[in-house]
Amino acid sequence: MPRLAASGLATAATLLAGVACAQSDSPVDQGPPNVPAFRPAFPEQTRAPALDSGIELTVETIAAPLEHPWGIALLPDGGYLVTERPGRLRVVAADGTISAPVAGLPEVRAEGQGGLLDIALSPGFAQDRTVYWSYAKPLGGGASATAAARGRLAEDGASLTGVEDIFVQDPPSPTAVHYGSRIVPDGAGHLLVTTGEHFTERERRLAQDLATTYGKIVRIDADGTPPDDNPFAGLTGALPTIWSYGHRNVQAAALDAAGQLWTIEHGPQGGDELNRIEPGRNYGWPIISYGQNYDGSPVGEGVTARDGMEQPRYYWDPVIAPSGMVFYDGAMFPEWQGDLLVGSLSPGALVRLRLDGDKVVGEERLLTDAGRIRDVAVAPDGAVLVLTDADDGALLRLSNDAPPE
Ligand SMILES: [Ca+2]
Repeated sequence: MPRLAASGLATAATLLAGVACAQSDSPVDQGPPNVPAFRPAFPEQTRAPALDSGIELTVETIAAPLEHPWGIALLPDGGYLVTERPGRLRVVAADGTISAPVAGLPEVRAEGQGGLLDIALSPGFAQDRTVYWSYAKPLGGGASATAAARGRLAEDGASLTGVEDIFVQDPPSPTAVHYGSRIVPDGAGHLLVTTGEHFTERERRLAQDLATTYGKIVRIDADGTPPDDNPFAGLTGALPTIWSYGHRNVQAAALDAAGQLWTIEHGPQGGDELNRIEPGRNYGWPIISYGQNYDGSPVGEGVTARDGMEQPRYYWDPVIAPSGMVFYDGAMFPEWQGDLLVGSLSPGALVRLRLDGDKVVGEERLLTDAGRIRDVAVAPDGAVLVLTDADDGALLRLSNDAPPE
């Protein structure tokens, strides 16, 4: 894509391309970084040039109110499964009708950032009616941990049966924050589950400990069994479910068109990260970070890079508080093909990242007036679906339809 300021020729090309592809060399207006001393490891690792689709999105409410909706899955009949963090799963019909809570869910710890979190359909859902979800599992004495479970959704959508846990993070945590968690079927029979490290100085260190699933991405079979080809399978002192480690609080995960897993994790004050996940790799938390602690003190030794630790493909400072993402593959917005759409809780937006291979080459902030965006999906017609995180949250549809009269 041409740059406005690159040369006279590029300027002419940009004019020919029209406003739909406008781009400048300046990043999105986002205020100063919290840690101005940090420098990106490579160009455009942060503050990529701002993009402007020139699209006036039409925003319609499909369903509301939903109490702190967290995860969405699209049903084959045109409806949706939506989790509400306090512990309810709803079936939203194609016409927006919200069901009574689906019966049969396990108890959740709905406190802090905990509760019922993500939801995903089995790739064979049309036949097996199996759904997977992640949640904060109460484990006694006020402790809890990130868990993933599965069950069969009744044909009428009213209940789940055969409910069983397939993953429970260990050890139980007294700290009801930083659970992650997204759950992504990889299309090859496995599930990828993202977690968090429960925030405290004591617990965050466990992100580097291969004997726990704090601050990890785990990969399991549909029944919870660790696959034999996981990177630490058979290694003494390491858990065989671990796929990658050194993560903080991963609340966004998606596969690209090639089936490659990408995740986004919350940084501290500065340092939200987009990572391309390779098995067995160390993503650095809390040893390296592009952010600082909330009190302004450095994270660890205050360094952004170390040998043997992966660099984020992109980072934000100040943060966007990322939750939920999808690679756009719909027909409605052809110019967004392959772009990453990310929910921002704060300042609140739908963030579009243009990628070129494994590099981010542009960023746009859309839907900046709808509050906290918790999850993102693409509808069969190419419209974008988002969940807004509020006491009276909603499922919204973003389209290029003519606005309703
Ligand atoms: Ca990292």
